[in-house]
Amino acid sequence: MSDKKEKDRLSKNLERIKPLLKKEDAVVFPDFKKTLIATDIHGDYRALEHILRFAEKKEVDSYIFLGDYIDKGPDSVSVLNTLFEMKIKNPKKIILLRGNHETSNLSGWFEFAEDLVNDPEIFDASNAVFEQMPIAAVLNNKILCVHGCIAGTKNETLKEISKKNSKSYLWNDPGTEDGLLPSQRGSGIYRIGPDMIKKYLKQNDLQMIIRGHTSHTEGVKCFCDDKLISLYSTLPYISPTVRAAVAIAKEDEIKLYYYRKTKTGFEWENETQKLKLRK
Ligand SMILES: [Mn+2]
Repeated sequence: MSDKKEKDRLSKNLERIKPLLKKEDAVVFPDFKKTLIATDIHGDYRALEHILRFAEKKEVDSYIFLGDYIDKGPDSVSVLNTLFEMKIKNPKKIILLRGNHETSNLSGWFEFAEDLVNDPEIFDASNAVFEQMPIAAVLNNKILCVHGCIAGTKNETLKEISKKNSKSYLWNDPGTEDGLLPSQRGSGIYRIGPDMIKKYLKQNDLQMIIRGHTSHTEGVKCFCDDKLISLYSTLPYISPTVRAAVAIAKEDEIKLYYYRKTKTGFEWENETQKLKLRK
């Protein structure tokens, strides 16, 4: 739910952010020193605030969000406002990738559409902005960040990624069996096997893929000998065992941080996990 003030704020932010996103290609190539990577905020404004405070404490200088800002949680409009204002203030240091919820065929069905049911102009303007979001980011020429996965086409290269034809990158998942397998998510959506992911990384001179899109009880699931990291940064309910995760990338190291949702708020775990980039 969001009030009129938040919606007016969104309306203004949409106007200001559109030209910034339009200028960005489907694949952006940021060179960053210390980067927070988070994903699937899904309308959870409180979790976003918590993650941003954590990132500030860790002194990151840049942010990559892997899409799915809206739906599921109660505060899609406030989440968009916060992230859009960060981007407007510091466009080179904040990357907002597109997720499968930021598409007009999905965003019309869930909580975000419900929030804006009496504001069709703001809803349409949001979808027009979503269409301009980049699809992937190649961090420091090494890590491919994307919401879903690679497309799974033959001899696929980064150049194939376009804003107009992005469905595979927003919807696909990594798989544990080799090859291209159909997905329960729907027709034209695939699970990409470790053989294809390894080949893709080699062919495109990349070392790792970080993606979102799928929730895991552990917050993170590693595929393909730790060359593909599947992250999820929010939690649908309070649970002592389920956790969410964010990553901080610095030079050749990816550090994974986990938090749990408790009755009183959020708690970061002391345990972290380090992954090294390697060819
Ligand atoms: Mn998704």
